[in-house]
Amino acid sequence: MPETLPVARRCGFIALIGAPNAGKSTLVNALVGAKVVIVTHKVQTTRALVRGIALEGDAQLVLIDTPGIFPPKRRLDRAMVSTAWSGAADADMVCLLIDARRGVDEEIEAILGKLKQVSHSLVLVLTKVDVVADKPRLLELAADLNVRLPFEATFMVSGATGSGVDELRSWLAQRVPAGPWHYPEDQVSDAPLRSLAAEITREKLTLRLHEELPYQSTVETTSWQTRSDGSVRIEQTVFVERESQRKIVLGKGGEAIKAISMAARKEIAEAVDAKVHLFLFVKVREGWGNDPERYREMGLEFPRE
Ligand SMILES: Nc1nc2c(ncn2[C@@H]2O[C@H](COP(=O)(O)OP(=O)(O)OP(=O)(O)O)[C@@H](O)[C@H]2O)c(=O)[nH]1
Ligand SMILES: [Mg+2]
Repeated sequence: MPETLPVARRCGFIALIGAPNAGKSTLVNALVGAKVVIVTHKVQTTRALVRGIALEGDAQLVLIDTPGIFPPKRRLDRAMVSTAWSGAADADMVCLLIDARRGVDEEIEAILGKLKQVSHSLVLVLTKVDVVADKPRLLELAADLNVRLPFEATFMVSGATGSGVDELRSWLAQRVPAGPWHYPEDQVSDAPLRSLAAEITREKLTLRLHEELPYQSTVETTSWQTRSDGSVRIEQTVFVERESQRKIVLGKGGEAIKAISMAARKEIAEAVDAKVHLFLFVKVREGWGNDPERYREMGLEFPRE
């Protein structure tokens, strides 16, 4: 008899999909128990797939955060939406997140219609329940959606307060298939630190300039050096489309970029657990949204059309 029996480990890939702003990234962070993906109040914050990793007993849950699904217009939109669907197709289970305040509208109808064609283990997650006072409406919404699609279970959660999150995590842990873990047990995300750092800066940029500077900017980490004193020197480039946008990012007397840089540096330092020197450069790159190189940096397929 062997002295120790092999541990019955389980591991599975679970995609979180839904309309933009449904609360996918917030829920990934809540399930993981650490901030692994960025969150803003703006739609289309997430652009590429990021995997957050949670442990629950013998189970490793690989939670795939995806961009919101909506009718795409621009090339970048198309790349984001198609990557979201590919994230769903590759997963063992798919959680469909619906903002409980919003309910089902045309955009959600379209997602439901397409989900019907993807054969999958489906879970319904109504989000932001902390801001829904009308509880009977939640039950009605859940019942209505369960008539349309064969969900294996329905959860009502708040990524903000944590309500319902533990229940969802334990349920998922029981459902993922038996098998070895895909990642080391202390790993919480598959994103390299340099892309997490770029995302953090993009989050701060969006939070600060959301009104003046919608959408057409991207951030890349261009240099990362660990110094002999253990501190990290990071250079990043913010790409914008026009000179007028560059001025907005810089702000009067460099005020905006300074504030963005300070907020980003603080959070990046926490993420890398070291002192960070952050240098931000703002470049005008007209049509970066049509430049394959930018998509490669974002981890997105470049749509040819
Ligand atoms: N009150 C409340 N707000 C929430 C909750 N979850 C997310 N939010 C807020 O909703 C907004 C969008 O959250 P995200 O997690 O970025 O949503 P997302 O689905 O990842 O959005 P995209 O990446 O743009 O598709 C943010 O302002 C969040 O703070 C929740 O449970 N309760
Ligand atoms: Mg997101």
